[in-house]
Amino acid sequence: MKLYDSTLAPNPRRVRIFLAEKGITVPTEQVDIGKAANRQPDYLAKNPMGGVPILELDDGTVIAESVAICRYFEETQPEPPLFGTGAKDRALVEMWQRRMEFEIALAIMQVFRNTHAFFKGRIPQVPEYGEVCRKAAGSRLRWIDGELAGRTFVAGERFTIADITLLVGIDFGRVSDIRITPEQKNLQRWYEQVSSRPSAKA
Ligand SMILES: N[C@@H](CCC(=O)N[C@@H](CS)C(=O)NCC(=O)O)C(=O)O
Repeated sequence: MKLYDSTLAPNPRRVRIFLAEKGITVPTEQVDIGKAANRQPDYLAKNPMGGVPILELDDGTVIAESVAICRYFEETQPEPPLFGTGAKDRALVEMWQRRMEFEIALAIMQVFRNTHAFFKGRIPQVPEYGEVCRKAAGSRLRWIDGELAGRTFVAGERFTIADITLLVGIDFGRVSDIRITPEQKNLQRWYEQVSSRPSAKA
């Protein structure tokens, strides 16, 4: 088994944090996305979408998509559960995971993709769209700040993959000057709590 990783990028960090929470170690290979190694034929043969991370199993199966990789490890090592337990809890964790990914982390990543020099010449950039996403990210951080007034973690009283996705999204926002604002006290409290977990160093 091998995890194709990049310490420069947010999605691979989601998997590293997930593995750290589970106490799982996996052989890894760094993919130099700065030099577009993930866009070369040998990598594209494994993942035609070109994204990192990917997990290659011993039988040659390649699993792409951070959440799919995390689900694989949730199944192979259920403890501690990071996708919830029981029908209702699992559905709620899925709901919050998807919201953190599609409503917040993706908005933050789109600001980077559409406005940062890293992607200049790599992908068609639309800076105006990046600014629309910046506004959306700001308003969604206000929204999640309100949600966190009533509970410890994003999906309830237990740390889950939804917290990992939000943490990684917020940390990545710094590159684009997207930050928790001083009045977002619930979000700040949550951020300090999840950032102090040993897994957050991954
Ligand atoms: N939906 C995929 C996204 C994968 C992705 O876009 N990864 C980024 C790093 S966070 C990447 O490979 N960027 C370099 C590139 O697109 O060339 C996932 O969740 O793993």
